[in-house]
Amino acid sequence: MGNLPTPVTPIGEGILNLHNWILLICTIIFVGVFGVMFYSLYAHRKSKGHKPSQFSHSTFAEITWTVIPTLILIGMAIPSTAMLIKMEDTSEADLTVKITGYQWKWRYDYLDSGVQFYSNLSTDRNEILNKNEKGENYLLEVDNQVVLPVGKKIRFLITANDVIHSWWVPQLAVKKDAIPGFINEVWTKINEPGIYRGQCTELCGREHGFMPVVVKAVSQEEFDAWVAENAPKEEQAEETQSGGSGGQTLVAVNAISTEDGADDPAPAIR
Ligand SMILES: [Cu+2]
Repeated sequence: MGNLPTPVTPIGEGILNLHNWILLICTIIFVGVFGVMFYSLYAHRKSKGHKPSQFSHSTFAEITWTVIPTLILIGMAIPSTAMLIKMEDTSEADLTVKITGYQWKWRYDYLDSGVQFYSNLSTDRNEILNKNEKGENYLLEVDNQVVLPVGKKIRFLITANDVIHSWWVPQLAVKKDAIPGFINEVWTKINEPGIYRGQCTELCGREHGFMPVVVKAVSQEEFDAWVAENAPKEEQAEETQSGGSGGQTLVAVNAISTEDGADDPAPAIR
């Protein structure tokens, strides 16, 4: 509807539906209230000889204008709360991806398979400096995309390593602050394969506008092949276990109950 992005997750569709219904209710109330008001102002104007009534209290009016809005609010609160509860339910996820915000890039750790990488802006500097024509996905393209399988419940653990960032992909209806020392949880289940783009949405410094998110949703088979290609090999995995540079990330996540969980190695890629 309108220029809102088309949602590609059940939660996204639910939110859009809810938005449309509540907007409709608000519009009806707006037109109703202002319609009556302007009609009254015009039709009962003083120049036609109308006299204002002088009553100062009406129990009937008081009850009516309390009960009706209360019912409308309850009617809106029930589906909204149900949706919020659904959004918060990260249980029984098929896979977990830890997302860490950095000034100014994202890091992704696939906790089930050990795949890990940084994702940097890949837009040509000359486009930013207006020396070249700007491309189609200007400032919304990265070197390493977040590859995710469709039809699976994916849990994100979101944190940051320096300042507050926020991970946002409009079509997935996922928008969650990445806060140093905290792990925020959110989930998604993508209906259809495709490329979905988003941005950091918490002002985080000079290059806040230069740390986009690009999600590539693929079939389970393609995802498995991608994992097989990018997962650390046997020896590397062992090294990771014994505390290699990548290992700290996993250890930090395993120990979130006692540590601040934002214990990542310093960003090496830029
Ligand atoms: Cu940021």
